[in-house]
Amino acid sequence: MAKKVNEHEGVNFEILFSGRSNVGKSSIIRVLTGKNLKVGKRPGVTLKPNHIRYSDLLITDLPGFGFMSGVKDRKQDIVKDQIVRYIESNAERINIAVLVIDGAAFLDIVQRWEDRNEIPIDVEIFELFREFDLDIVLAVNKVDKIKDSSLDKNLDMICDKLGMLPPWKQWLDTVAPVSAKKKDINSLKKLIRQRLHEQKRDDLFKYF
Ligand SMILES: Nc1nc2c(ncn2[C@@H]2O[C@H](COP(=O)(O)OP(=O)(O)OP(=O)(O)O)[C@@H](O)[C@H]2O)c(=O)[nH]1
Ligand SMILES: [Mg+2]
Repeated sequence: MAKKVNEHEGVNFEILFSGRSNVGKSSIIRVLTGKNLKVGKRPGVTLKPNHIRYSDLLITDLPGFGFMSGVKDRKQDIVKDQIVRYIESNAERINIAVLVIDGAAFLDIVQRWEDRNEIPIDVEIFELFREFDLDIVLAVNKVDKIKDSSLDKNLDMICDKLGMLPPWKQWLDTVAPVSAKKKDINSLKKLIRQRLHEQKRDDLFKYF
């Protein structure tokens, strides 16, 4: 029988990125690391986990859940199962779990799900992160699409939907408004560095 090779042997620190399709996960990781990940206009670009490895650090870009163009409903369920299973089986190793959302579309999407009496997948994944007691960061991407004057209100409502009592500024240790498009991800970098420091891994600062 062929021996199963553990492709992630030696990994001591994992940063996981998860979120709905098309929210900009790959774009953020691209800006964060300078690695040329595939980014797409159509949802469903990343169909299996992408990994970036620096010494014992692993950065994982999970496939997006929810709508994917050209992908059947059943396939979407399979992707969702894959994601849940990935989180379950690697929870011990995941030091930072980043949920990425599209700040400009989140509230409408959540409303649509709630109108159907369903729990939005983002909210479900966020709950799953909590259940596994992961160190969570919420990256609210695409803030370039939100008017400056409504940004605070929008972020308050987003936090509320995810069980974080507004005002959002109470959650600056968790919430990072970013725009991968404008390469403005400093708030996210700051939170990642803060986590690295708390977990005594300042040696990994050089990668961010
Ligand atoms: N306006 C705006 N567009 C963005 C931003 N970040 C990403 N995008 C665009 O959003 C689309 C999706 O980006 P991806 O990085 O491929 O998204 P993803 O979450 O990796 O998508 P999947 O791999 O399908 O799950 C692309 O057209 C990006 O150019 C942002 O901050 N602002
Ligand atoms: Mg992607």
